[in-house]
Amino acid sequence: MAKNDLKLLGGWSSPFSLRVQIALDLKGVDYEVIEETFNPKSELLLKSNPVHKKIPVLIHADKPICESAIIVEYIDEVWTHAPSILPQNAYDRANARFWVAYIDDKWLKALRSILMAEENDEERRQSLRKQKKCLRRMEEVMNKGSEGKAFSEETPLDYVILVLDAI
Ligand SMILES: N[C@@H](CCC(=O)N[C@@H](CS)C(=O)NCC(=O)O)C(=O)O
Repeated sequence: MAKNDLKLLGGWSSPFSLRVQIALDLKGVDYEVIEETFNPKSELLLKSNPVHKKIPVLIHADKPICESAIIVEYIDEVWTHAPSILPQNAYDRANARFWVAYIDDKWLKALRSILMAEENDEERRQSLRKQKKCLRRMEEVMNKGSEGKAFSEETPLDYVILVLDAI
């Protein structure tokens, strides 16, 4: 059993699970990953997230917490020994939540339609354009908010755009 009695019911290909894993890793917290196979959905998943039946679910001392953005906030509140993930200032925190919602609502939806569409399909091209627009908009905001720190150099977003161009 992992220290902290902490299990992440997740999946390697799930961006939502990765969001939680990144938060746990940033905090340096020890946890065990249980890969959900989906076909059929495991008893543990159905029991832990009976409303949405989706991963990720963080199970802390036998208590399940669902929804990746909520899980990240939970992690931030429980493991306070490491630097905070969300900004301390209420206004900045509200902005961070806004961008999380933006990523979930716009970016991930556009990514999903790229992956689902046929190659050379007009819909796919449109989704790619949307996807890049979303990333550029986010990049602009991050650049402004980084107060001169190294966000303006070659950023992870540039790599994502390169990957998108290649698919
Ligand atoms: N809003 C949820 C989305 C989670 C989600 O869509 N998980 C997908 C995997 S990436 C899932 O479990 N899908 C299974 C299903 O839809 O039945 C979150 O942020 O945790």
